[in-house]
Amino acid sequence: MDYSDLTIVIPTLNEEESIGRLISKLTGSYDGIRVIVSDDGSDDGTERVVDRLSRRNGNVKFLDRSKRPDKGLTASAIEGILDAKTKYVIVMDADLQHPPQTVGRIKRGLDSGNGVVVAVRKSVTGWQLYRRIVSRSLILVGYAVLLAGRRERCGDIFSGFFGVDRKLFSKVYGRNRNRFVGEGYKILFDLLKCIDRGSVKVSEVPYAFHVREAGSSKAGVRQAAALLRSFLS
Ligand SMILES: Nc1nc2c(ncn2[C@@H]2O[C@H](COP(=O)(O)OP(=O)(O)OP(=O)(O)O)[C@@H](O)[C@H]2O)c(=O)[nH]1
Ligand SMILES: [Mg+2]
Repeated sequence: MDYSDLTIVIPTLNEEESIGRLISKLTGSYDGIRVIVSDDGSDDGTERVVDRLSRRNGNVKFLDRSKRPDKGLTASAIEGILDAKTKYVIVMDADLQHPPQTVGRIKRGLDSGNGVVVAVRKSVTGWQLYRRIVSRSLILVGYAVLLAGRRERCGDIFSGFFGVDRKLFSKVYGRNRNRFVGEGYKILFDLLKCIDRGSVKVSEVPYAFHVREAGSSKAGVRQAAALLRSFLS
């Protein structure tokens, strides 16, 4: 199968331990696939690793956001998506919590006419009880926001792993720029809350989510505050 109509956008902040492995798996498994690493000024070896791989494969690009005033995961994902030239884009994390083998199934969902294909966490292993409780509660609030606004929804509204038709994303984002919270972690939620229920085909692909294998988590209080802003905007 040919994957030259697909770009993987990977937001990064200090992911030297996993980014190389992830890119090699993607380029080795999916012929012609493009990769954009959207980096917010990592001070480890992330840039060096990606540069080495992009010298070998012209489809791999390092997007240097170190001088941007609008830092953040969502802001980085948006810049990567808008920079892409392909028909489809998939956003995924660098830390291998999002299995590269799920990319093929997301692509098939996009090929069959879905505007958005969400990779849905079917089992989450390794999370402490408090993180499960916080996560479940926030999901309930988010779901209520989408339900009340008659917006599009899916089985994992906070997934950081999803595919989208690039032109659809550009159109929705272009009309709702200030409803996307750049500092936040929930770009999919920001997208769904801008889409009227039933106006776009959304499908799901299940996968098993594990704790990160290497590097350290960047999720924290700032991102929780950003999520509250997402609920309100
Ligand atoms: N460009 C950019 N990337 C970020 C930023 N914060 C996190 N990331 C990347 O976004 C992805 C998700 O971040 P994680 O720290 O893994 O967040 P998480 O998966 O919710 O937390 P863990 O389960 O503990 O890993 C990773 O690829 C990070 O490197 C940011 O401010 N800017
Ligand atoms: Mg992670």
